[in-house]
Amino acid sequence: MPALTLTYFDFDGGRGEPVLLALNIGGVAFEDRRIAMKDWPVMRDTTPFQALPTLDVDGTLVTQCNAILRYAGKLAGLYPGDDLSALRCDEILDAAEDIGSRIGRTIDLPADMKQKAREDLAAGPITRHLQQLQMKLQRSGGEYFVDNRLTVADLKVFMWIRWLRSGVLDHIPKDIVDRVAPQLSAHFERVAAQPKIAAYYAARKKAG
Ligand SMILES: N[C@@H](CCC(=O)N[C@@H](CS)C(=O)NCC(=O)O)C(=O)O
Repeated sequence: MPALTLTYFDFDGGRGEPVLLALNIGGVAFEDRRIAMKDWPVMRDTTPFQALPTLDVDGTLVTQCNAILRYAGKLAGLYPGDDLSALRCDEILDAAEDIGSRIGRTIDLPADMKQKAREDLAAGPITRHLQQLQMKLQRSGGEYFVDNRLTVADLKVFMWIRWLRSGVLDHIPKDIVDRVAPQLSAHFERVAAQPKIAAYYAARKKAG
């Protein structure tokens, strides 16, 4: 097994989180390196694309959350071996990433622009994305996105749904998922109930 160091911020959620979950579920040994936001401005320029997560694999530093997640998924047994299933998994990873990127672009907007941008997103693209993801879930049997088992696609969607439901996003109603895509809320609960995921968050909570 390669020596792995995953570097990400010290908050829960975000693009590093599905990777952390995958490695934990798979029992893959890795160094979990967390960066405090106060240290980020100094660190930013030391990263290849001025962003996290990064993964060091035996001395090779790689970036891009979905690429890292696929790799972690392979190590953890959470990425399909079959080409078509892998394609379907990749589709979900990128579709879920689109939701996060759209919201991410509003974070630094001035207050009035942020409100308008987020209300527009909630009424349009986010609703549509959630409905389309729900349809994908239905078509794959309703429980998991690919192959009727947990894959990194489920972890990726789980992470963004957790964010949307958390209530931390001003001007995006925290019940939007329950209202427009209730099967994604059920999927969220299903994934959250996985023993290793529940244990991961319990340990994070205990650590404060
Ligand atoms: N395309 C990159 C985007 C990474 C990204 O935007 N990461 C955010 C955290 S989730 C970040 O590092 N933000 C800090 C900044 O932009 O200064 C990926 O897929 O990993």
